[in-house]
Amino acid sequence: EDPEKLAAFQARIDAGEKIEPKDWMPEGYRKTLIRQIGQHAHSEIVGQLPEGNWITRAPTLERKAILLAKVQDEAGHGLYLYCAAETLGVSRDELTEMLLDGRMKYSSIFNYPTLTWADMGAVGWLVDGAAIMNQVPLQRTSYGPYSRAMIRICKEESFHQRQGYSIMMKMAQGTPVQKKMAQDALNRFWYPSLMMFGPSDKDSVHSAQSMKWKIKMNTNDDLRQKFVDQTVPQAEFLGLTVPDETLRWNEDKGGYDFAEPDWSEFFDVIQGNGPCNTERLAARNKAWDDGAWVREGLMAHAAKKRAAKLA
Ligand code: FAQ
Repeated sequence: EDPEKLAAFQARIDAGEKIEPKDWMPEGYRKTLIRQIGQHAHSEIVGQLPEGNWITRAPTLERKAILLAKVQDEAGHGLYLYCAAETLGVSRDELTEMLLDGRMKYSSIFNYPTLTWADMGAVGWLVDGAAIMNQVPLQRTSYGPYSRAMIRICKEESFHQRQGYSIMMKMAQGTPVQKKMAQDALNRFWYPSLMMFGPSDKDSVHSAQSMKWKIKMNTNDDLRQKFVDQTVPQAEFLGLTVPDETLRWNEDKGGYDFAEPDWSEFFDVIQGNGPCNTERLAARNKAWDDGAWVREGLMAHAAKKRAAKLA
């Protein structure tokens, strides 16, 4: 690539300008964005499955309506993100195929099962909480369509996080059995939530270049630290215990010291060997196959219209 063009591009990034779809961009920038936005879109879509699992079993009509709306929002987020990715020259069909045959990833977190109603609280509180921590800075990302999608998504995510915390409050203040369920959900979702931020900085292959291009605004470890600092007091308020015996406030750094997740588990999950990877991909493949008749019908209808116009 032309060094002059590259330098001019970097200067635009450094000046805080947004890059738009028709602007010149390095191939690596385009590729990285397609990977990150595509993975993000897939996460929103696959991310409907663990919570969708509980819509029919929500304990009250109100909780059911709220959960249904939340899961529908995730579908909407997926659609904004696929649209943003399409502006980079990849089609939604191509992205979908890459998800379905395992060439593209989605967030590790959605490969864990949701076993009880308290898990709906933990997912909203911790998973959406981690998602917001990562997505608020992405509102300032350098690629215009991604940045604008993030602004809309963040507005909805904060409601999601609160609905999760509201479930946790109810459970934590409920009967001893309910409180135990809440603690168990926190125990199971704590470390997987920490993994959402990606591997530790020393193992993060993309961070340096992505931050130079302002595709990413923070390192994985920085966001993980901020998430822990925000979440520990929330757990204390609930009267629940974070499952980390090493957790300590560190006055010098003004943040908590905490235990790293088991990174071998993380790499196992992203290689397809987590507890629910097979089930999640099978569900997405089934949805795609079951929808084939709709796609065929639409194509046949379009062909008929085209033929009628020509005649
Ligand atoms: N899971 O070099 P890095 C949501 C991969 S929120 C799976 O550090 P990068 C909302 C990474 O792709 C969740 N794979 O990578 C919701 C790379 O592999 P590759 C979605 C992961 O990109 C809530 C390798 O490890 N949010 O869905 C993960 O610079 C509730 C090396 O890593 C986003 O996607 C992981 N956790 O940093 C929905 C946010 N972490 O591609 C429903 C946007 C890393 O070379 C219900 N994405 N990998 O084969 C990002 O900010 C970044 O992509 C990171 C990873 C921070 C996730």
